[in-house]
Amino acid sequence: MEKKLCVVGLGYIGLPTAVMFANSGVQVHGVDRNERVVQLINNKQLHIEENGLQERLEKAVDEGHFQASTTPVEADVYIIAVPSPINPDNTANLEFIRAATASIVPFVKKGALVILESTVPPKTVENVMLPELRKTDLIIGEELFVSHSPERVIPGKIFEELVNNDRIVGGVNAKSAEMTKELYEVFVKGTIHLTDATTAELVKVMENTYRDVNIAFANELAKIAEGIDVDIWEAIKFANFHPRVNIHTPGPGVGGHCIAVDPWFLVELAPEKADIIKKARLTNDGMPMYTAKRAQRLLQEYHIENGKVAVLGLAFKGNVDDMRESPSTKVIDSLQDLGLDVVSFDPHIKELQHSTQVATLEEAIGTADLLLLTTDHDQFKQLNPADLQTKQPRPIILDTKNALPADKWEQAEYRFFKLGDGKKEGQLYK
Ligand code: SAJ
Repeated sequence: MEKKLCVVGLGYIGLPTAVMFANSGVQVHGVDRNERVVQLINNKQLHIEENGLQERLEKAVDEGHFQASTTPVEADVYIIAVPSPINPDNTANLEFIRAATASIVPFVKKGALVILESTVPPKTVENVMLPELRKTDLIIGEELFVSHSPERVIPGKIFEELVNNDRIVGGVNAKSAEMTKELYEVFVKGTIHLTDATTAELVKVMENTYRDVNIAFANELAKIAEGIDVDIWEAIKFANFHPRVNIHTPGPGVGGHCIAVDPWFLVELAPEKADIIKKARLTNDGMPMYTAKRAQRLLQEYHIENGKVAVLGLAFKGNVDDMRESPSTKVIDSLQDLGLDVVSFDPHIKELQHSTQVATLEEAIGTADLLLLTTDHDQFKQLNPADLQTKQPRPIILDTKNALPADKWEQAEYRFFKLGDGKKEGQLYK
């Protein structure tokens, strides 16, 4: 393709997307305001972890299809993939979107296409981007084309999903949507569905909100199950054998920069209507303290005073290195609020980024009375409990993700519990 593409924001979405276009033969210029990130990328080094990204970046740079800098350049197409977080009061912070749009204005020329990939509250293209883009003096929809093409990929499987997932593309007019479709068709094998920008914005936020509400339902069921001596994981498995039931899984909370954030966009948009959505968000936000209290109760049941908890996993989910909005850090805060001593370990978070973090699993486990698994990394699933050196002769373990084989840990003399089980002291898993 002859077109030149400029991708603004080289994070978890922008970088893989830029590299994917470059690997498909498009000339790509990446922009990030962080100089260190730009330098690393130009040296073919990564600042984030994603399966397949390293070799794809090397190919993109070596073939001369991709380079990065801290400022935008003139291009035919711009993709904006910057964060859209929430403020402490749960309102949307669209300053990065506005600033990224403003940054390209001096470079945008007649006929260009500007695509927003970041997840945003409905009407952001209209109310935040278009006012900036009108400063180009180009007529929107005739001389300058604008669309929303929200990413839908899941960290850990980004490259697979970039290619195979369907895409929803919403244009400010039909031509903008068509032009966007034509661009992504370079590598997307899924169907690209066209609509208007506001519908695309709402659809993306709805998808993540659906998941949040479903997880909140699972968390509520887990609490109910604990009171009636039922293993919720088994109950959900059975319920999901029904052809029209798909209950998600409970856990210590919902993390990441999407599912824990996006539902608030709908609450802000319609506070008096978004009832279930808000309740679900609050239910999931309550899970770290619920988890910490369960750990505290277990220590009390075994008469362990001033117990120390080893939190296993700091990333917001298994097999990723991303700590953004991680439930684990909130579980740690809650444990500390309850007066418990905490160490933590994560094989994917290489640099020490948390005050409780230690560098090795041995260090974390060797000093703890209770092991609290918060992230289902493969490294934890594969542990052999018989090999671990522990402080207590029969340590307690609380698995919040149903990630570990209970029988194996019980055979190794662990007191094994799961979030959402109704298990009592001395009882073994069936
Ligand atoms: N979680 C549960 N129970 C579940 C599923 C997830 O407790 O049944 C927790 C995870 O442990 C994690 C959080 O929810 O803390 C979010 O993880 P996730 O794997 O559900 O989602 P993300 O944030 O990695 O990616 C989501 C995806 N959205 C949907 O599946 C609808 C992805 O497709 C989006 O592209 C991404 O958000 C995004 O960027 O918006």
